[in-house]
Amino acid sequence: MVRMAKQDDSLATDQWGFSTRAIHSQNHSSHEHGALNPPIYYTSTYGFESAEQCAARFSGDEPGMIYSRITNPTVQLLESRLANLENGEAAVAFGSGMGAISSLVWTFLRPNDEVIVDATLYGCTHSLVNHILPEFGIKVHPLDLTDPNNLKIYLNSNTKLVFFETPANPNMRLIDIAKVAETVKANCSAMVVVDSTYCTPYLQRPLDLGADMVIHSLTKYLNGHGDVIAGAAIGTNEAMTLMRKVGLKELTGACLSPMDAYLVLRGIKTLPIRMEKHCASATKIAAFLESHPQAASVAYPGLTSHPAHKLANRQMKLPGAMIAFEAKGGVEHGRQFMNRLTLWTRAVSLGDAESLAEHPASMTHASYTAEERKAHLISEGLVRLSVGLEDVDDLIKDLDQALG
Ligand code: 3LM
Repeated sequence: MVRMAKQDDSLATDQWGFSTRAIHSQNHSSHEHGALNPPIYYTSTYGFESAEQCAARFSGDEPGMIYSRITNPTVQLLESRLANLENGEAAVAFGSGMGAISSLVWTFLRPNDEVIVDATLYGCTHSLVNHILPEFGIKVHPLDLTDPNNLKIYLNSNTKLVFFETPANPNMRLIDIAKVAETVKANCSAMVVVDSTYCTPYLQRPLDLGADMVIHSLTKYLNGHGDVIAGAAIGTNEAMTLMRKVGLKELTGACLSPMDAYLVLRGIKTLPIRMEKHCASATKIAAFLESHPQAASVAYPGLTSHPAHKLANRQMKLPGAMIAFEAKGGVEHGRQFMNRLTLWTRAVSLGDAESLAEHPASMTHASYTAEERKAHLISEGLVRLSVGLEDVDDLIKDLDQALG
């Protein structure tokens, strides 16, 4: 007999551990033929039984599918699994991480609103919030949120959004989610939104720490295989309804394809074991780099030398698998190092099985001007490593020969 783990099983999904939920949570009992994997619903539209049903679906009186820009059963399974893993009420999937972030800002911000962001953001997020939002009459304050007290100067009744990444891309600064959320809530009703892409819910769950919404680029660890571009937002039912009905449906249209939703669901099944291996290898590599005579500095939350090492222990299950380091000899030596790598791939993105190396100042963070990079704490010589799933000794050998 085929036994499918279902939401309505006597063992409630909230009693399951993370790995079990990553594989089984919200499985539909309706999978035909007992198929182990969910069907990929390749359809743009859905037929209705009557004109009355059409009207009821559109008015929201009857739940169900209307059109795949808004909902699709395969995408919906991914959304409910993500909500389950992040301990959120609901989730919305998007065609990219930037689709999620742009849907967030266009859904919730209007002229004269104020936004507080951390000084360090992924390059395209930086462009959107620091360059584009001000053109729409939105006031943006980039602050150093590693000290949540900095918030108090700017929080006021116009502040609608406080947004940050932790760890921050690319310099690995860590922000205390609980402290930021507590400070914001004590002063105004702004939403606290955390881009937790570097961590995934396996390492860090911002909603449990008081944040209102979590953003992910699913392109990275959650999918984990470097073959999909996807994003998601997770939060309350109310906020996710607005993200779907305003942000996704009417503003960005950044919907996720059912095939890509299927691939991310497949990736998530192995997320816990992948993250364990990513983090174990990164811990070894960070220690190797820190002791290397050619490395000038290494930023990795698992190192006791990281200024927020204690916060990392509190806030993250493991220190992640992203490392920022600078070679002695600055930009020029960093360039030579990158060119000498043979096993590591010179590429943007992160969280893949393949180990990747990139130079933020000329690649992911080239949308900052040189002055902005300085002001936003991104050093010109920084090299960013995304530690993959290869044998760690092979990765270390390649780093060693490339450092020279
Ligand atoms: C990168 N980052 O190499 P997508 N939030 C964070 C991210 O790191 C990213 C996004 C959102 C990289 C992509 S750069 C040309 C390649 C913390 C993406 C946006 O839209 O799914 O790429 O996510 O750092």
